[in-house]
Amino acid sequence: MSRGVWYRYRDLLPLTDATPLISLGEGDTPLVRSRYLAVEVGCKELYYKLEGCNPTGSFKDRGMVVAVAKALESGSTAIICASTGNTSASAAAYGAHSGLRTIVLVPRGSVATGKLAQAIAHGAQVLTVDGNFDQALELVRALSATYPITLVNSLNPHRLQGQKTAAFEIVDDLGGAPDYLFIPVGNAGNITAYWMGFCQYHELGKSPNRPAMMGFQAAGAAPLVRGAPISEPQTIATAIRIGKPANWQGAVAARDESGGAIDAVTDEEILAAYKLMASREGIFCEPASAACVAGLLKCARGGVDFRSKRVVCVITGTGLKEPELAVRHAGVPLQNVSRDLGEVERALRLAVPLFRER
Ligand code: AN7
Repeated sequence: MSRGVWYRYRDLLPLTDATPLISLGEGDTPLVRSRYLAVEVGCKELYYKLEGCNPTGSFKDRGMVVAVAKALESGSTAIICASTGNTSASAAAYGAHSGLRTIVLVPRGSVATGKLAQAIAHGAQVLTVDGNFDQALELVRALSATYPITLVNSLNPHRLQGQKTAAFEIVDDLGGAPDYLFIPVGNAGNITAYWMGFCQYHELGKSPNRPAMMGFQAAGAAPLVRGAPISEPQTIATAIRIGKPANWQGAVAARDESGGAIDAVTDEEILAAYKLMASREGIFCEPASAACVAGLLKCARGGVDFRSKRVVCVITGTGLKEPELAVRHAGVPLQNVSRDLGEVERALRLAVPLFRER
């Protein structure tokens, strides 16, 4: 039976005897070694933490399971969130699993179809808002302050508690923290949670070191890089199309305390990394996740020497939520053929064999 994030790290999570240990099998995700980009970047060891392998296809499940369990423990009967898509998919799944009324507000027109489909399939009440994520978040904050509905955005501290377990897993897998952690940044909950996890493990003596935290935002939605909120964020990576991150302070602290950086990558760089990950590494991630890979490539181009370094990129979500994007950017049209073997051979440009085996 799957026991999820509770099992390995129960002593480090906000558990009481009354916390229901619900699980959809979140956590315990693969740490996969790079075969292609490690060589390109000239990096001693490069790994991908595949958070798209979580039950709803993103890292959000690690935090959602804790937030929903605590909501149940407190007697709550409803949860609410604003979302660029993955949080709503996760909230809807755990809400359905727990018999909670689930309400999600998403920015109209900029959420991947697969994420919306998940929220709808799990029976959440979905409202598309004429506005962006930041405005939707304002609305759900107001609603949760007025009505007995638990807010499950990363403003809910239990979310970060659950998400920090990914840092524990990385340290447990590698026997220490990497030199660098590359991570995409939107609302900045995840970078805050990872830093919390690495620090906690370090203090407990479970990790000799802590990584430099390397956060990456999309250039059109990079308030942390600019140092001020952005009212009209724009990027192809809709998951991180956020102009006023709720965990701003946490991200800045992670960057400064770790000696890391928060930088921006363009949509072109994000798409290039998205394609490289799929075509060269065999990892189909979403554009937001590719932002941190684009960041690694940018650092390498900029002269950062990774030759003796161990690097982890957090691949936050699966590309399967937005298949039309992959098809649109594939560059190779689908080729239709009849059932004629010769035509198939010609279509594949196979060399004509001299002898055919019988
Ligand atoms: C794939 O679902 O904000 O910096 O509402 O879906 O912790 O916000 C998603 C964010 C990175 C950024 N990668 O993480 C939402 C939402 C993926 C994401 C991020 C998100 P945070």
